[in-house]
Amino acid sequence: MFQQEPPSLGNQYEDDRVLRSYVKRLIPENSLAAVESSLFEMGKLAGTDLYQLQLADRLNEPVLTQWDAWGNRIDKIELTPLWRLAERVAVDHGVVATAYEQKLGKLSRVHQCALAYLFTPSTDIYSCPLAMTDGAARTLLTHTNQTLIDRAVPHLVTRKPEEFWTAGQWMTELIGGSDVGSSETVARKEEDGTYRLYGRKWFTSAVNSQMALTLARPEGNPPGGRGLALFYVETHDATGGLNNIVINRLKDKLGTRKVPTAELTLAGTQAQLVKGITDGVRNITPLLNITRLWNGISAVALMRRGLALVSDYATKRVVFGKRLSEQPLHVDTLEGLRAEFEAAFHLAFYVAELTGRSETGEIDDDQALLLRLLTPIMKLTTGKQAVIVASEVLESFGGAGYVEDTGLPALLRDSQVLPIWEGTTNVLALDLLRALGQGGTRRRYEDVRHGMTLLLSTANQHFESVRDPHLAAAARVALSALEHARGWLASTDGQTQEHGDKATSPVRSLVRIEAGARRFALTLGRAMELTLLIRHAQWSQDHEQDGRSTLAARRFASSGIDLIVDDLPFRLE
Ligand code: MFK
Repeated sequence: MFQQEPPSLGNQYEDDRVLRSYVKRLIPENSLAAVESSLFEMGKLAGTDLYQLQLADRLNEPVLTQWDAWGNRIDKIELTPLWRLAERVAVDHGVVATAYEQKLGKLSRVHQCALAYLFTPSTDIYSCPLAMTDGAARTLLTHTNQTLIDRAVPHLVTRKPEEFWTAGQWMTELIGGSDVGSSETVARKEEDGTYRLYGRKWFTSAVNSQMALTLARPEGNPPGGRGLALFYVETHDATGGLNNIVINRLKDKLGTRKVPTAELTLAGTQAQLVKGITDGVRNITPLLNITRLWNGISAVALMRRGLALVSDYATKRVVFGKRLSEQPLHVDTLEGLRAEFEAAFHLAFYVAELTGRSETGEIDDDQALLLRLLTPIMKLTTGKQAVIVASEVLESFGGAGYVEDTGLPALLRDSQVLPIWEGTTNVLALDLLRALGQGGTRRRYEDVRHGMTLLLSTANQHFESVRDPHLAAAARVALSALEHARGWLASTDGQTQEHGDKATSPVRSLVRIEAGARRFALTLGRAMELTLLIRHAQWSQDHEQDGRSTLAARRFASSGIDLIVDDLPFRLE
């Protein structure tokens, strides 16, 4: 009787042409030699022990026990075996620590993201607590509150499992997942100068973490994000009991089912100010930008996992007398997905490069603005791609992709969170407009035009080495999309501001820009992905005599880069 051989995974670093070629280009030979064993090790674990446990652990989920046998409220969450192993592996292999040890200087972020990228697809979104841990460390260091840095950061970035802490990011409230400024949690000042928090956090990473960063409004403060303050909370007191935190329930979610996402009531939770008694939203943004980077790295990691499985399966599955890997339409379908993945990969890791430079202080004002612009662009573009690729991967397995015990449906469910948390596509598209308008961390840029010129000049710089005529043609596609985006923004915005067209009020022009913000942001995202892929493809031809990135770039160039539609009718009812 026929028996189908299942897909299998090899060493996930060794088998990953895209990652290996990228680190070879980016990391100097002697530095790569010093750290490459860490990538081989993580690649091996991801394809063997972690992957096997992931399959075996499929049905397990975190369990919340609210009461003990004698009626005490205990609110304990038990994690699953996969997550317990994942924590150990993450700490041993420095999946957070690598970014802070900075053994590779400004390239340490890239090294860390490569580890996270290999680790993520086999650990069922353990990347979530790691991302928040990383973001909390970066936020505390940014705000130079030495007491809190000394207290928490060594735990967050340690390689010693017994000392390791994870951090939560408690932002979302019932009134606002996106509109964080309307948060209702109140901070009451105690006589000793500390604060107690009272409120309800609606979608949190639970209290398994030892600490959390959260927002609350000191009594008497004004409404909005400026009236909030950023607080540091330790979840347990010295006796091991919860810090006046009640876990109301765990969320029943579409995916990320190993993540113990909880609703919490803060009932007098002791907390310390991180920085000042206002501007909480602004002060928590270092955390947001790190978790958005992790979101993008997770997006490309999940795409890569789907493609690794489906590519292996195509060599094993025979239909109509031939293996799938010999069927033109199947091959064409997978090539399209690989091009999406490879393009997304280069944008996500480019943001890691810029982040690393900003963390070692090797970034100029233009690059800082580029990082501010590309972080939301990258997060929103890769999140959407991850869902599309996961959906197509499932379809490429036929019915097997729809059956739970293959482990495949989790890829789609888990990918679906990526365009939602850490800012939806629309919220990030509006964030991009905000970043373009305000112009950089030091506010020395006059206006939107500088940001758009910067994206175009960055693209042009990357094309300086391009000689291959096919890549040059692809470069024209990217440049034309970027020019179109710049023109659309200027013409939509400029109707009143530049040409004094009294027929269109500034309010109407702003409405039109906001309405088109998603198409605008995705166009920038796809054009920058294409740009970075082209640059790499030329390098790969020159240094590896490998034309595969070039084929991916040509394919990606013809898969809808420019999504802007001029003169689209729009009326706000
Ligand atoms: C797999 C790995 C992924 C890890 C997942 C971790 C799971 C965690 C689950 C969660 O906690 S999800 C919760 C995530 N929530 C969000 O991402 C919120 C989405 N909403 C936004 O991002 C809104 O844009 C925002 C809340 C920031 C808007 O609020 P406001 O009050 O209207 O803020 P405003 O006035 O726009 O910005 C305040 C200041 O911050 C401004 O600076 P100034 O005060 O100097 O004018 C902004 O320029 C600045 N700012 C805002 N976003 C920034 C930023 N600065 C730098 N980077 C940014 N991203």
